[in-house]
Amino acid sequence: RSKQGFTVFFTGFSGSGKSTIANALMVKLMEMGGRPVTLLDGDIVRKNLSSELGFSKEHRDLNIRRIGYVASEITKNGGIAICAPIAPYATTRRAVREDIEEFGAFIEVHVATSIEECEKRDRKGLYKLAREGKIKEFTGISDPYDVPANPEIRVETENVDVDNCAHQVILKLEQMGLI
Ligand code: GGZ
Repeated sequence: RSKQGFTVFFTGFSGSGKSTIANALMVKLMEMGGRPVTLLDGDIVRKNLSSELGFSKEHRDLNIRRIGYVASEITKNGGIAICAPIAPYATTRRAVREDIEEFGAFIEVHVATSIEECEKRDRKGLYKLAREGKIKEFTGISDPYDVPANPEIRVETENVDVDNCAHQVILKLEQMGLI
């Protein structure tokens, strides 16, 4: 009998490394074969599923609930969903966890790269715009981020490279008997 489906849910600041780690994880899981792997990355979801939404609490929550719904369907059907939004609100992450745990495992990965480091990198120039007030409600600068209290894993990209972070997630999945 094939194993149950599961969702790996990354959360962290813009520029923390969520997408890069999620992509590396996807490649590793695909190489192992077996179950289909679906990546629901922040910007791709925003473009295709949530294009009308902004960044108010209501809109962020709607965005995360949509991601959670798609991930729960994938999990229900025995697949692997990898999600990588900021998901700043603990209550919303909790709600998504509860939806998904009806069908399979939920692995929350806190990408704990500090706001100072994300702002210093500023790969897309968004932190500068946020500081100038040209982007409002920017997570970590002018909008809240609830630090996950009990994530299944915590990784960071200040001292650890992306491949190592993805490997830590793989080890956790093995430990949990999911792969
Ligand atoms: C946070 C913002 C904002 C504001 C635009 N706050 O580095 P990015 O560019 O590609 O990742 C960020 C992305 C966040 O979208 P999510 O869907 O992941 O957010 S949430 O989970 O809260 O719904 C950033 C960009 O969109 N971006 N404005 N105000 N990030």
